Amino acid sequence: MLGNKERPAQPTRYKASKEELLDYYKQMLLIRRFEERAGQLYGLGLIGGFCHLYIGQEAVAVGLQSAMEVGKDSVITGYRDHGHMLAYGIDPKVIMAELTGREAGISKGKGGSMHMFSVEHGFYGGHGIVGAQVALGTGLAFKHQYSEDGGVCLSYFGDGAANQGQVYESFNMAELWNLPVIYAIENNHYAMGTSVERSASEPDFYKRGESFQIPGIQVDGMDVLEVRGAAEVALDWVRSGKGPIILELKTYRYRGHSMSDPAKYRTREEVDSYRKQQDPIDRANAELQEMGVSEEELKEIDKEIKAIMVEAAKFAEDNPEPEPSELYTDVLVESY
Ligand SMILES: Cc1ncc(C[n+]2csc(CCOP(=O)(O)OP(=O)(O)O)c2C)c(N)n1
Ligand SMILES: [Mg+2]
Repeated sequence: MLGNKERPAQPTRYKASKEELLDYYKQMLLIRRFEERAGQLYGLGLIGGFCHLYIGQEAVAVGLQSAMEVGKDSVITGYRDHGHMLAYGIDPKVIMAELTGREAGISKGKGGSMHMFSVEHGFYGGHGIVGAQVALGTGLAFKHQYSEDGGVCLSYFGDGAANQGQVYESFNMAELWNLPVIYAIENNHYAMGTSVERSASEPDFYKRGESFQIPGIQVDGMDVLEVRGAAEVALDWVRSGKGPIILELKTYRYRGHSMSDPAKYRTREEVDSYRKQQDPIDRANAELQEMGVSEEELKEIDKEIKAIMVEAAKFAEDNPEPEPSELYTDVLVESY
């Protein structure tokens, strides 16, 4: 238990202006339409290897990253990474080109869906090893502290990853060294086909830092303004030198674990109950209409975003594959 340690303030739902909410709405819709397009390109055989879609979880990346400073802070995540890159303002064209293994891709077409990087944006991947980003993110936080650059690392991981040993070694060091890191646990209720009920002895993931004195907050990850409100509290805590904090974002993925998963381990009713009653984009859409944004304006935004996706897909398809000589670049053959 946290004992006498100070606790973070209870977050409140972020009071966004119409312009801010409109911006979050556009970003969430951009992620949704990007992922739908990626799903189509996968179906056409244009994307090789694994492809994990973020559909349903958009409010998490947008709510958290809209509160961060690109270039100063850092972000690291697992293989379900397209949404986090888009939420950090990275061009959909170079992400789509990466998915399709093209020369103009953000990792020169050599990383694919799971291994994308942009040091320029402070985006450190894209990691296929479940839980690896927790230890690496803790290292990024150490870098922020050591170089006194004022940055914070946001390290995302899933409910499945939260059962990994290296997560707890990282928690221990982060609290001991007071590192500026937000551990964002995206609890989408499943790790591949295994539900939280079947795998987690403590299913309230926000409590997982208690034996390390790390406070945690549980958040409705299907509501972008709830997420943004929690981001404010977490950033305030970490930036003021109080060390790490855990956010558990309760969310849901609508599609299978990856494109090759028929998702037979859950019922259609369960998926529909999230899709129809809690969808983060529908919720923001309804709220914007209450704020006076017309349905026509919202439809127009969707049209514009769909056009961006058509352009991104065309850019990717028209771009060549990398030269075979690229196989010999970006390979570590000597010590640093
Ligand atoms: C160390 C390791 N063990 C197992 C796997 C296989 N694997 C890939 S994704 C995954 C499930 C992870 O689920 P979760 O952390 O909940 O993330 P989500 O896919 O739901 O975003 C597993 C077991 C892996 N990639 N790495
Ligand atoms: Mg999961």
